[in-house]
Amino acid sequence: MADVKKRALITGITGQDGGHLTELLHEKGYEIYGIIRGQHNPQRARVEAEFPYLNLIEADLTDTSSLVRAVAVSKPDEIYNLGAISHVGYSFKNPQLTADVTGKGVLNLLEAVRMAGFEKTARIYQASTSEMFGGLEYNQPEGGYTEESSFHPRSPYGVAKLYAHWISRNYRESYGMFISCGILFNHEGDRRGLEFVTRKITNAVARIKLGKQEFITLGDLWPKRDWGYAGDYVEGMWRMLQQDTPDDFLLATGETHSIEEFLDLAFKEIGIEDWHPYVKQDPRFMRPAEVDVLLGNPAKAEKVLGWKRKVDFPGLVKLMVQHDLDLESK
Ligand code: NAP
Ligand code: G4F
Repeated sequence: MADVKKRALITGITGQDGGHLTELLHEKGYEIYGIIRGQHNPQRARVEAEFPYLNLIEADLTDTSSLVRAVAVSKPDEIYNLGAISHVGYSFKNPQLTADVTGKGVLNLLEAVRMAGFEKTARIYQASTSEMFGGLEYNQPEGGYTEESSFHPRSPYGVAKLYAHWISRNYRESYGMFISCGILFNHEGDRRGLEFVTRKITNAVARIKLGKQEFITLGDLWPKRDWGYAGDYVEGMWRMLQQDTPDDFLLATGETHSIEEFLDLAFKEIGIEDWHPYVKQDPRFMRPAEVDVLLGNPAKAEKVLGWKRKVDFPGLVKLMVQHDLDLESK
């Protein structure tokens, strides 16, 4: 019998994880459909050039009818919901939009799957996040957060993601749908948006090295994050949908580092030992409520999924600085 290609529908195709996942699923032989929004999305040309095999469908997480059409057209075996307003700082400035897209958008998508008649066949990945935990001392166990830890989101983004997480679990329990939530800790890489702190730093470091920029302006430098490499994390998403039963899994490195430590390594990569003269701080980049320390314990994913991150913290910083040096010298 001829091999039948699996079909995947991805929301958030223009984002960091959308790019890594498209690459991974293409290597695995999937037929890939991606949702793109907006009547003139400047990302469209880039995505079309980078992934010529991709089928793009115009839809928006806030427009259920467009999602029904996207599901009906793509007839997906697997749906990866990566689309979101994903920037925590931005979510404080646009809290209602964040609720509509990052929170209720998930309900719209799940309803669309039911309306299109794919609720018994499509497996769904929901992009949950460590931001749901809040990074507070009282709910953070010694070895890091687990799937069983309590939630205390600290931003409109975290609150919207928590709604998305629970509505996904509710549809799993209520309608027997195959929906797995990946509670992912920060993951970065060469596709990371310039608005996130790691890429903002590596891009500035490259530009400083090349004489194109004098300094970088940041917010708070003490928060700690469990930073991994996005390429490793999309492998975990895919593994979640290959299980016999849906479940929730946490992906993390099990290490946490401050922004100051990231600056140390990034500047050392270009031969600068003391970064302080090159870094200014501005309250504009500080948040009304901060997530202090995030540390995840990926034991369940390692045991059940056989997943393990490959890139370590110094390897991640190096990869990002080198990529930006290449990019900025072109
Ligand atoms: P990202 O780079 O910010 O990408 C977000 C994507 O969502 C973009 O493709 C964006 O499209 C799309 N989007 C925004 N509004 C939309 C709407 N109304 N309808 C449909 N699509 C919309 O995010 P990422 O880093 O790849 O993260 C992927 C997912 O994982 C997100 O849900 C994020 O919240 C979650 N997550 C990320 C991390 C992390 O560290 N990266 C950790 C935990 C969870 P446009 O290009 O058109 O704006
Ligand atoms: O890079 P960030 O914006 O990422 P944040 O807030 O941790 O959120 C990311 O990871 C979450 C998973 O934990 C995802 F769910 C979410 O979608 C996103 O991908 O900020 C990291 C830290 C924060 O403490 C922030 O206050 O860096 C601090 N920071 C200091 N200066 C800055 C800046 N953040 C940004 N974006 N820009 C700054 O200039």
